[in-house]
Amino acid sequence: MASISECTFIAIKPDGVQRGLVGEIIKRFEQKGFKLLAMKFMLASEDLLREHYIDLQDQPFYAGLVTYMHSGPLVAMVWEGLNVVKTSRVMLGETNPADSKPGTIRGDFCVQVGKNIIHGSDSVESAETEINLWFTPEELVGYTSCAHQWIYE
Ligand code: IDP
Ligand code: MG
Repeated sequence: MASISECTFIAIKPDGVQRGLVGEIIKRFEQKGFKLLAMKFMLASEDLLREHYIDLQDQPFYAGLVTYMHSGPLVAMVWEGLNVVKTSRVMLGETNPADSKPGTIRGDFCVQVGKNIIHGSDSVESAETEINLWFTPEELVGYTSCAHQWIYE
């Protein structure tokens, strides 16, 4: 059942950080009306990244993907809201930026699949797994947003 407390894991990848897109990307989630629950700026370990992308371990690009994600700091975040998993994927665009429509993050700011600047969980189940992998429960900060009543019916 759709829940206002649904959460997703979003990461601005090292290329997004290097290209100065952190503020622009966070702005889109804020302006949409989603609520930030957790955020950290970090150089993710290769072990963490291998686990994060474990489902892709048989893909030919897996090793390169881990190297790319480890090539610099990234911004890991948890965002909350109604249908946030599905809506975030729409906001991101397609995996390949060439297939992403203008107006989406990948459609507006990147060109190739191997440098597609942002990650977003693809299902409620994977969001839960990814949030538990990247954050401790104490790092998720619960609070009341003053905008809540102006966003939800
Ligand atoms: P997603 O990020 O849109 O969920 P996935 O298929 O889960 O896409 O792939 C994870 C990440 O692996 C992509 O975001 C991209 O960075 C990378 N990737 C996917 N396909 C390719 C490829 O064909 N070449 C290089 N990197 C790829
Ligand atoms: Mg994926």
